[in-house]
Amino acid sequence: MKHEPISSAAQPHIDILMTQGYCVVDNVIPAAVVQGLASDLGGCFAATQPSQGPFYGADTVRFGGLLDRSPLSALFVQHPLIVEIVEAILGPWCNNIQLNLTQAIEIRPGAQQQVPHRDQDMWPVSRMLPCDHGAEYLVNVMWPFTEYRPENGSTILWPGSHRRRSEDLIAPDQATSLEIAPGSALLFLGSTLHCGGANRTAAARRGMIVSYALGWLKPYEIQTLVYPPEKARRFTPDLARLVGYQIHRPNLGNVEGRCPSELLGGLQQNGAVDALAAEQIALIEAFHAQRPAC
Ligand SMILES: O=C(O)CCC(=O)C(=O)O
Ligand SMILES: [Fe+2]
Repeated sequence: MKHEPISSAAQPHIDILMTQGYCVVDNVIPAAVVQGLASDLGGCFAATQPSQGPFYGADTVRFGGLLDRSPLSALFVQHPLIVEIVEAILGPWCNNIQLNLTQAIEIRPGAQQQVPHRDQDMWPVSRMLPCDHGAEYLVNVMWPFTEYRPENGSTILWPGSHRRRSEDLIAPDQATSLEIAPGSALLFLGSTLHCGGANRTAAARRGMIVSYALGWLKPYEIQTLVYPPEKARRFTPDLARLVGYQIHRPNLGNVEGRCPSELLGGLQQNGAVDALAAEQIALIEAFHAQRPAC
């Protein structure tokens, strides 16, 4: 992946994120835009049945596909500073990042604390490698729609837990839970132990998680099914690439051997076309250089 010089706006957030496993980027989008998105999604919150199962938790409501549910969501998903921070962290481990999910979450009054977890554990490889192997797989961005406070279910985080990957659980007194206002964003690593908090107030906590993953992983929410070509055609080319209309070099995620972005254009040609990274091209050249041409 291309490594642009990191901007002075992004670097301090990257440093904090990598040191404590999370960071808050304050006032990064106007609160009125957050309000607009929350109001676009109001009908979906009302129409969606409460979640089932011991992970999602009763008394929560969740739904995805937010790029299709409000045009404002792209402003969050493609926020330049946030994407720069995410690319700095995931870039060393992939050719390109991808959108892993968009999910609106309501934690209703009376909801219990979610089970603490690391989001990257959905990919078994992260647990098969030694705990200190260093790769990051995912970065989460939590965008509050309502004020987040410890008493209304603000996300609970274990500072430094990204360096304690062998510990499935860490004592609750080592956790923190923050006050975050709409317009600010909470970023945390896929390796950071965290969970949704209990809501001990009379009002719902609402927000949205946008997460980004290494481009070669299976995304949590299958983006290209959620946004099939007839929907993705309305996206900008950058957004279409982010949701998966892009080959991950070398040749991963193709359609008929070609880049899936061709499904969004008018004319589709046939015949497989390599999409290789510099590393494979160098290996192929070295191979040919070592043997006589025939
Ligand atoms: O709602 C939250 O604060 C966190 C939710 C979460 O971590 C999850 O569902 O994976
Ligand atoms: Fe989570």
